[in-house]
Amino acid sequence: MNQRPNNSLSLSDNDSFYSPSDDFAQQARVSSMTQYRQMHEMSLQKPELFWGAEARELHWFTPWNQLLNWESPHAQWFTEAKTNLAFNCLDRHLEAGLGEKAAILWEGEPGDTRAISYKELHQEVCKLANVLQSSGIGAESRVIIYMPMIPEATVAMLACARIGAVHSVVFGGFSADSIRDRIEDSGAELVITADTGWRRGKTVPLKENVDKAISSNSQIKKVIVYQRTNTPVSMQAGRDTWWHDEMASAPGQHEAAKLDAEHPLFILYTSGSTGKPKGILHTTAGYMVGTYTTCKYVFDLRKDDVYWCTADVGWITGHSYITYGPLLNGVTQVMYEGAPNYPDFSRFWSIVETYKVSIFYTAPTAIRAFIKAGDEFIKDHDLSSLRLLGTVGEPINPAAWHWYYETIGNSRCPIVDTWWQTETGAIMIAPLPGATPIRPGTATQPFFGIDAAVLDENGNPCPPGVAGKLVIQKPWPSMLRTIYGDDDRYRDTYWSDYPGKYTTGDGAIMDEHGNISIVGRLDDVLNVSGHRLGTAEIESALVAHPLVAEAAVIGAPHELKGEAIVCFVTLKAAESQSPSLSSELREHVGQSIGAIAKPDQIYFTSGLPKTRSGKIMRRLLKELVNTGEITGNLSTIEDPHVLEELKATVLGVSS
Ligand code: 7RM
Repeated sequence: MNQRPNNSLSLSDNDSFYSPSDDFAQQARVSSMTQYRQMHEMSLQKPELFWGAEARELHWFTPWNQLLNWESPHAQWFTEAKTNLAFNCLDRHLEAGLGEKAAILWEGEPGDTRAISYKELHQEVCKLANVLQSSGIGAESRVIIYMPMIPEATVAMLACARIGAVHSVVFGGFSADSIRDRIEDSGAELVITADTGWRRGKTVPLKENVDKAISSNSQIKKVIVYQRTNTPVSMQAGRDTWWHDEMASAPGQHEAAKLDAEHPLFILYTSGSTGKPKGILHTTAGYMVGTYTTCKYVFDLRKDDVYWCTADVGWITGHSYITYGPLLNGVTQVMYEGAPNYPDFSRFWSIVETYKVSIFYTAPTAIRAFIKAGDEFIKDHDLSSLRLLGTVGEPINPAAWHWYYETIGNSRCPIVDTWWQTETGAIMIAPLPGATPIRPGTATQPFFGIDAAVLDENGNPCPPGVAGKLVIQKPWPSMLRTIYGDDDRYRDTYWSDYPGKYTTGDGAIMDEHGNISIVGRLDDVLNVSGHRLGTAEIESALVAHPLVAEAAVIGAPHELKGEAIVCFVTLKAAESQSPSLSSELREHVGQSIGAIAKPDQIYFTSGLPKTRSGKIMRRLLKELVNTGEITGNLSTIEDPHVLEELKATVLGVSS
């Protein structure tokens, strides 16, 4: 049955709200706004009732005695409880008789496939947990996981969680330098990687990057290498071992560690407004309950769903909505190794058809790429198994939304636009698909237990329709606990704008129904294809190049990526500028961060606009690139002459 546009709720602007169809609503876990509002209200007034009931669906070795101990800005959830996340993802389902159910339906980029049951996944995780323990990895040891999108990435994460080791997954597209920084910051002792991985028909040199990252670093005691492509790699005797050798002799039984609720679970590095990525620390019980509950309600999971999240496990979306959320819920999920356009843009749709995917969760940047590629890649595929669509990572523009809704969802499937962050651990603002009227580009309503507000500079709520800072006014279970090794930065970054309230760094607008639309980042963080990159991170990579004196990086709107990376560079010696320098700098940034950080445009200039105190005025550069003019306040600029040259450079005319 088609969704009906519900114009009675529409605002003064053009796009109307879409209400869930009666069919969808009737079978949903939450089937009306009245029910949502009652539950939301209850979850804020009586968090013990709401979170207690959700948490009791999971397994606890020892129950909690207090739901929350909050000494702003530090939270402890489920105090005194003992549990285990891997046990809850696996053993709990085996005990319930679901051992034969498929946990992962995996497809490799070359087309090889594997179906892994909960029982088999459990077995692999137990073996690897034993391998790690006999390698001297214990509770709180840090383990770097640098893997392709293969089931072993999930196995590695769960094995760490099972023994209480702290994993730090490094996205497979990141460079050797990025791995080295993360090893050093986390103090990791062991790395789990693969020989190489597949990406667009080529191999990605994972092991080689690991070798480069640890060549001068002795704290890594062991590197476990999974053979994915059988590409020959160098193995250092005494340090490097093969996954298959280790697993062959490991016992398949393992008793899950009974871990404290606040036992550290993982560190995931994310970009902020300085050059150094932040190690976001999540802990066991709160993260478990948060991902379990959000996954269940937002995707309205049913036992026969086939769920597919197209993220990479190297990002928070892969942690929460590939590894933990779906497995906690005992769902069958699809995992795909490669690129969306390999061998062509029909790949995703052939996967949806083959595995009869019912829930599909992807990023707006991917949707825009599919639109550009053309509908001929879709028309031959049967997408009728889909019942729910989702987006994450950036605001979805209305044109992309309508295409997704009509062409992929056949105007039948609700779209959940899910707003959240690495820091929040789980979805914070999203529709509940059986209840919430949705509007293109609007993340809509806060999830249960989430007290979201849009505030002005003085901490007062903005009136409906007026943009302000998006804050979360109460702690929530899956919140970050600190920045690893830098609690001061944790306080400064997230808790210093308004006392006791979490600052998201995003601007937002709330309407009179409480629907929240995200405007974008308010800090120096870019969102390139749904991935976070700090302008300062790219700037520090650029100035590390021997010819570069200074650099300023800004974002500019980009049709496919959301934001493009635009750099202004001054050279130590103007004569060193050569026709190939742009591409050399692009490669250099790619080497020091990863390919996703390669600049789209580099302008060479003899000077940058600065304040008298020497701060680069990025807002002027941004205005120039985005509008072709500079009209902003120029009263604080040190040397207005640089603007003429910049205008000429950007607009391509001589001054
Ligand atoms: C899950 C994730 C977080 C930043 C966040 C926003 C942006 C994410 C949406 C969104 C508009 C959305 N974690 N963002 N989801 N903006 N609508 N549905 O992406 O830590 O990598 O990025 O991404 O700016 O602050 S993240």
